[in-house]
Amino acid sequence: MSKPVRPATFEDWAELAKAELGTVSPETLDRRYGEMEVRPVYFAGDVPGEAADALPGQAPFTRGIRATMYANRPWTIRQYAGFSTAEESNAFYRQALERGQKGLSVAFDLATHRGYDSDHPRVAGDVGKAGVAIDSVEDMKALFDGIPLGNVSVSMTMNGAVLPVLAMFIVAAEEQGVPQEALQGTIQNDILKEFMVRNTYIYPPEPSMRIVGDVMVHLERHMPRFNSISISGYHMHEAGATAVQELAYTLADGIEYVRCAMARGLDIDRFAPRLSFFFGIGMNFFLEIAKLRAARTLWAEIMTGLGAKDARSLMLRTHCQTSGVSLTEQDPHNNVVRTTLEALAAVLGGTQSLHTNSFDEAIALPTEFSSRIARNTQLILQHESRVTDVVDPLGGSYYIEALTADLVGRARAMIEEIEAAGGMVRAVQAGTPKAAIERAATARQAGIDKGEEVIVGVNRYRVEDVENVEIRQIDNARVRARQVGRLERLRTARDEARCQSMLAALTEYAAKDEGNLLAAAIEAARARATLGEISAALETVFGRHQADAPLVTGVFAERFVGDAEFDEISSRIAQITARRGRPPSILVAKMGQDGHDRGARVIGSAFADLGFTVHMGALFETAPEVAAEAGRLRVDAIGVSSLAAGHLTLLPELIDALEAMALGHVRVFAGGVIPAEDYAALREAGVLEIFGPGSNVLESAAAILDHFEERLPN
Ligand code: 2CP
Repeated sequence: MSKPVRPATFEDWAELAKAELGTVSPETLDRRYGEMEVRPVYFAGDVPGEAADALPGQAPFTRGIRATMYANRPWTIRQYAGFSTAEESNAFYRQALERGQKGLSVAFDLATHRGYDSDHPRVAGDVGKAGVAIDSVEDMKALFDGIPLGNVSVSMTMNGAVLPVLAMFIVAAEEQGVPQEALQGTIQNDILKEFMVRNTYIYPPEPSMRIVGDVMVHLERHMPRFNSISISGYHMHEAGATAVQELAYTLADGIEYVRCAMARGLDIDRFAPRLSFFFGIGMNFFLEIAKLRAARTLWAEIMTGLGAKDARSLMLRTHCQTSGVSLTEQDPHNNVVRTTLEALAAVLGGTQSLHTNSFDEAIALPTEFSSRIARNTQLILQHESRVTDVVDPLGGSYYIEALTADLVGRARAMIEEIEAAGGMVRAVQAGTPKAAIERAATARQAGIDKGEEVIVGVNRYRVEDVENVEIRQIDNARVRARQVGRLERLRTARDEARCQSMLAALTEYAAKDEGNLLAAAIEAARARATLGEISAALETVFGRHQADAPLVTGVFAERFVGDAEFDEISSRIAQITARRGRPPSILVAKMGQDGHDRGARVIGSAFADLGFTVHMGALFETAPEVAAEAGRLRVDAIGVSSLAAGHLTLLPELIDALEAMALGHVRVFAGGVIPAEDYAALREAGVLEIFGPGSNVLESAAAILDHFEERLPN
């Protein structure tokens, strides 16, 4: 066949494809990505007209926010890190900066996130574990000791406890001789997604939005080089959102923050250039590249609609992080490859700043070695791969342009729907985005369990006896003891009357809805009020938020209709039910301040579909509270999900509490990020089965049922 003189079309291709495929139709090669369908090939006709004249550095910035992009300055290598004490994290940061990292990004421990000092009884298992423990200005000073805060930009992932953390950072810098005007960096300050997926909120949505607004106002007035918010899709991505959902919910959150700042009387073109974004980058290579291009395109459109005039207000500047969920516990060195591909997608998508995960993160906290490889992944991309030489090198690719346009269209429609229903604050309160993300996550898990989505080393090409990798262990009791001692010294040394009067002022501002809460928190931090005290001064007025979201049901079962393994487990459950007169029941519990509940909720949903009676425990409970709940609900078993390294403290505590309450018959299972070397200790404590990341839901259910059947009367 001679080459057609007109541009090739899909129909031309379909003819050739049919000849290759024989009786199989070319449509069988179509693929579904969430709401989207992609074909196996794209043509010039699929590229929207506007792509031809798009310029990088010009609105709507589809091709990148700068004309020169990485050809002039590469993205910022900004690795998120923090663990144990401020001193240990400080040493880690200094070494990272010496070895090529460009900006800092602080991970706080969960106690800090939730507004508790390290000596609070609710946080015994959390101090210093998934981040650094910060209780006071003294800790913050130690964290940045020897790091010039006027030159190094610092990102702080903080939302619930944003007021005390930002206040302490400002005071620590001030005492280092750096005025707040000179500080550069980013505060996450994105509370809406906390209610949807991340769960490190403290107060209910309304006062939380007031805090977001106060931070934006203070930063606009006093910290012109600081990004006042990092509007985050990352956690939605990690919770299982589709690309369209991640885009739509994140940008719709952005609209709310813009409205919130405008309602405070801020001029859009003064604060908008300091809004920033944060996206997750997973393994669907081209989709992730297109997602960043689509995000920029849509944001420029949205901001124009909201009245922005300055081109800088229309620019979506973003940080990206490779996907933690895509990492596997099995055969963990494969994760280096995954992270490299994801990092490349973020770069080809035009990110401003990037975190690459360490290969051991599905197992434990990164070690020095794994952190070095993660950082070097970016250094190799910047210095060896030549991907920085050309701006938007995939611009004009038929597929990338078509995918970008498709994402723009779908996310725009979803945003319009949210806006028509009253905006994102209302949607979050109604729980609709959370439920939609959970449906997507559960469907994806079903696809993995069925083997439709292949994960190398997990559901295909498994290798047994891979040698264990070295892991970082935190001596949590030692960190806590140290923090408790420091808190005692701080409280003895400070001017108590001054401190208490600053805390009282904070409570009054909160109650009367006046003043700026960040300004008041800075005064309290100067007077050496602790993070827990500042948070409590506000909690007195605002209260603490308790989430209560129903589980999605039916999604898992729908994907397994006619599946023999699913049916066999369902029938085993039916038999147990018939013999005992009630179904096996399980309380799915999270303990401590670990709010990562995606896995727990997917398991809960799937187990309910299989026929278990499932109770989802409240988040943030102590071990005795979980035991008491198990007693009240009269469950047969507790499934504990642990993702924040508190398992060695909290699981034995739970089993002791059950014994003490005469509930020793309740079986305890565990799942989540638990290093294999901790399995023996947990088994010894009485945990019957441990399910690591990547566990197959049906296999896990079967293993749990074995334990039920063992104890059934004949
Ligand atoms: C950049 N610049 C340039 C060019 N590129 N100048 C000339 N030519 C270029 N090609 C300038 C910029 O204008 C800016 O100066 C400076 O260089 C720094 O560049 P940037 O692009 O603003 O990069 P950045 O300082 O690294 O800021 C990136 C972001 C920021 C995205 C805007 O918000 C950020 O760093 N975010 C990080 C968020 C983060 O780390 N989050 C951690 C999440 P000016 O500033 O003077 O304009 S932790 C996640 C975990 C999972 C969690 O949340 O739980």
